[in-house]
Amino acid sequence: MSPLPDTQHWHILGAGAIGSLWGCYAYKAGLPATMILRDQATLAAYQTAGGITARLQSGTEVLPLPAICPEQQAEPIDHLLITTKAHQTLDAITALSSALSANATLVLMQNGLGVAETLAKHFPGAVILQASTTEGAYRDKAFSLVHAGRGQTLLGQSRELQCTSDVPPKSASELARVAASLSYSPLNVEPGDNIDAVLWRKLAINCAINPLTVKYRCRNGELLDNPLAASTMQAVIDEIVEFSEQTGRGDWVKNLLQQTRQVAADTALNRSSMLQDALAGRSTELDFITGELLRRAQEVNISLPANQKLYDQLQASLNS
Ligand code: KPL
Repeated sequence: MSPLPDTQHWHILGAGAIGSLWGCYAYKAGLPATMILRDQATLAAYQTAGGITARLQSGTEVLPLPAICPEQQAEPIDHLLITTKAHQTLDAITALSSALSANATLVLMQNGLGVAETLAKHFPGAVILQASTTEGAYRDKAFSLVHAGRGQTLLGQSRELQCTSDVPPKSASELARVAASLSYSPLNVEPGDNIDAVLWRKLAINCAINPLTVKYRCRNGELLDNPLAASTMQAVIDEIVEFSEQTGRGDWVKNLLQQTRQVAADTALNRSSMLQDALAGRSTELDFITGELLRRAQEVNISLPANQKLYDQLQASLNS
């Protein structure tokens, strides 16, 4: 039997596509959710726009979701959905830290790995959960969202992180309640029993697509038609599979090459999030994708030369 959804007031940190998507459907469902915008100037621009213009499956409408900026937060935040880019998370959440309850529930829904461990150190009483979504959404301009395709969203508590934490783990029914409280129709968040596997696989796919799209300045699907890109993709994946097998994660990366190629084909016309950041001159998630993979391999004395080379090439080109 699925649990009765508890109504929780979620604050959403990160008004990019995914944060806006969750905010818009919460608003449409009449459920309490508040967007946290970067600063007063962003909030003023948002108020001038009248809210988020949302192209949803039901049509286009302007949705005036409640929004604040960190300086305005008076009430304690008990439930925070974090959809910022990985490399922006610590600064964004630090700006809020005086408003965060000591035992707040934090749900990270973003690309990359490594942020959960950092948050666990900075907020030792917080319950840290992680989610992975394949909902297709993008922003076509500021405060304007397109929900482009339906996907699946899984939420869970990392066992790897739990081993180093003093916070008692959530029971399966508590996790199901959190998932239900974030399931704003038609978004459906399911509790996943092995979120580490889901996030690892997602990291592997991002390692094999995102940096290559920056190297070749191409859309995801073009990687499949470029023999040099395709052979680097294969080398990157072979190393990740071997590393995974050597560290007990072999089952998490079954058919990884095939699945990566499928993701590149399914998102053929997309510019990866890393390419979009690189083209716009913004900092990228490289350190939380390939960088985090390399860090984890280094901890157990495994070298990943193809991933290292790609990382070094990108570091050099992004910083030049
Ligand atoms: O997650 C993605 C991203 O761009 O970050 C992929 C799966 C590569 C889709 O573009």
